[in-house]
Amino acid sequence: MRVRVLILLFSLIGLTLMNVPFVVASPSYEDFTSFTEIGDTGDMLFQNVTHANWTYLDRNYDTWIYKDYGVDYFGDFEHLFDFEVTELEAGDGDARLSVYLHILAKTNVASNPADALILFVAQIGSNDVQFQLTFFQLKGSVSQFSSSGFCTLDVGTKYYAEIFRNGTTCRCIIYSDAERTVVVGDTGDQTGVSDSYRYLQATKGIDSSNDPDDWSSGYVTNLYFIVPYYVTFCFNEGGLFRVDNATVSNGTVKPYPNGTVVELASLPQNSSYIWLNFTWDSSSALTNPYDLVVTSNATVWCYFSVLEAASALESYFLAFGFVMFTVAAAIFILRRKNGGDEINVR
Ligand SMILES: [Ca+2]
Ligand SMILES: [Ca+2]
Repeated sequence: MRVRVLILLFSLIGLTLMNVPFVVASPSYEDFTSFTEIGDTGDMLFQNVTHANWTYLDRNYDTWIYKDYGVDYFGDFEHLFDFEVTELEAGDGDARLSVYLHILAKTNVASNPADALILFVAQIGSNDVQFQLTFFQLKGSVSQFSSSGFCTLDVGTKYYAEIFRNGTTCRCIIYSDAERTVVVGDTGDQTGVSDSYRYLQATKGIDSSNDPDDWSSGYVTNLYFIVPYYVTFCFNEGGLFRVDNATVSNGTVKPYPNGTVVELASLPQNSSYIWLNFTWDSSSALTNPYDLVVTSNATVWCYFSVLEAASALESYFLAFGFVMFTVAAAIFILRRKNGGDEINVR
């Protein structure tokens, strides 16, 4: 028994020293084994829970993985994922699309699907050690925007991507660090997006007969959806308030990623109000501005109250009365004291 315990103990110490993780994958990442492969007769694509790999993927090879999330699943969204192009053979001097990294689409088809938001790796001439990224959106088959070659990156280096959409605005940012603080590529805000998407395609071949000998290898990993929560902003008659420094109309609904801090502030002329935040429970605050941390769908009411104004007025009169009482008492005491002296003088 003691021997078994010792073996177990030494095994655990050994695994710890070898830095072997006991938890293999975070359940919050999208599971690439739940994606479906299309047309991978050359076995150039393979996945595990967190990684979608492509290896020696010829650029004319018509294969990809996809997942059907349901009609209009991707409206406003924020996606994080890491990726690396581990090897690249660009061949001749022309600059061609090499591999798709991330596609949101209404239809699950090869090449560029109509109605899609697309991020792809592009060759830079015959350069085999660097590549570029292009981010573009198709409405039907017409490009609404295209950030062609918005950044130049290195083969053999891991990068950290963020893609998000808010209303008609879309943006892709590439970072060089896992904390996503050092920006190495940024499309800036791109506008004109109006579709919601159903399919997510990743690690996808190009379906083109040009340069069939050009190939690449790499992976996409740690795909993470930041789920937006929807906050409804309401107020009663008699006042207006601001959300993140912009005046909102009654009933405004806005999506926010989990943990977003929203600043609520009453307009200066409406100083008597109360915030009520209805989720599963309720809370209120009277501070201005009021920071709301979004952690679920919520309705925030700003009540402008006549009673609140009366209470403020009552407080004022109470304070004024207290001061007057104190002054009167001080005068009375002084007069009593001075009065005694006066009597002695007389
Ligand atoms: Ca495969
Ligand atoms: Ca080429």
